Amino acid sequence: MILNNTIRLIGFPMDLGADRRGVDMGPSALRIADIDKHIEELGYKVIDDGDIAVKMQETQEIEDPQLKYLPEIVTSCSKLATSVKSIVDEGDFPLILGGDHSMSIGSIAGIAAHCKEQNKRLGVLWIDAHADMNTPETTPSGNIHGMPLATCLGIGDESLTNIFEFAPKIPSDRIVLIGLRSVDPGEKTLIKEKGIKAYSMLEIDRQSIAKVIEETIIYFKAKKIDHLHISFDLDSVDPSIATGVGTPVPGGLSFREVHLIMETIAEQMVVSSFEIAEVNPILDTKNSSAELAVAIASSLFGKRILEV
Ligand SMILES: [Mn+2]
Repeated sequence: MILNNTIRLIGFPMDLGADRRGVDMGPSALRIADIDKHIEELGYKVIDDGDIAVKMQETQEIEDPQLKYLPEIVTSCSKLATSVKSIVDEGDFPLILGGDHSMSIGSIAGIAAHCKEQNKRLGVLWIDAHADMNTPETTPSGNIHGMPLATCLGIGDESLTNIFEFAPKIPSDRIVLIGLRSVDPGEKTLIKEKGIKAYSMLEIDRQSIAKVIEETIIYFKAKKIDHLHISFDLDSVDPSIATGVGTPVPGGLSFREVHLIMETIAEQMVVSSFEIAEVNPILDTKNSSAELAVAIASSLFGKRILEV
């Protein structure tokens, strides 16, 4: 179930963390797909807080090729962190609309700061084709959207890891990754070193998604998580059904698999915050990927096949 009845939308029109233009329009695409109405229909009150101001790429320079557009990403992620923290502090549920996945550096900073103050145990379910655990040293591209999870673990450039002046934002044993199929060598090393629970598509194929999500829930419950944040990268879904994503990789989650993840979590856990990353309308067909993302979110918010 969802922790609160008041859902606050907040857009993060950011593409500086990605090497492809278009994900900055993700928040618009999700709004055009009527994300607010679909969630309202499930019985929630939805308030749209608008977008965080992000400077456009044409006005920015690349100063460090290993950390492209770092200064503006730090500035806008810090703004997002402050907004998200105030939403959770006020007892509402943040639904953050991206934007490239560098958004999580800000969103998770805000949520972690709230949890720190309230003595809550934060857990993060990261659903993604990629591990997003590169560092300035290991990144093959210099794109910061490949670094947010490492950043949350306190690894990387201090200006990113130290938003709200504490790090790490989350310990490595309270993270579960699902959907992996494109992992860089440095990320593999870090996953192993930190002992992070990670399910690749191979594991999902072998064990079934039902088993994987059941194990994930048991894991989070054993860790006594009392704030579950879900970071959902739309590229976790197979590009045959989600063409409009930042970095498509074949062999992803099927339509039913991704719904089953959301439906099962909604039934068995309390979710306290949710974000959708990497919706790219430029690569999409008639906004179908944003519509898919809204349908997936609706499953998390309690939409059921047989319930009236
Ligand atoms: Mn990602």
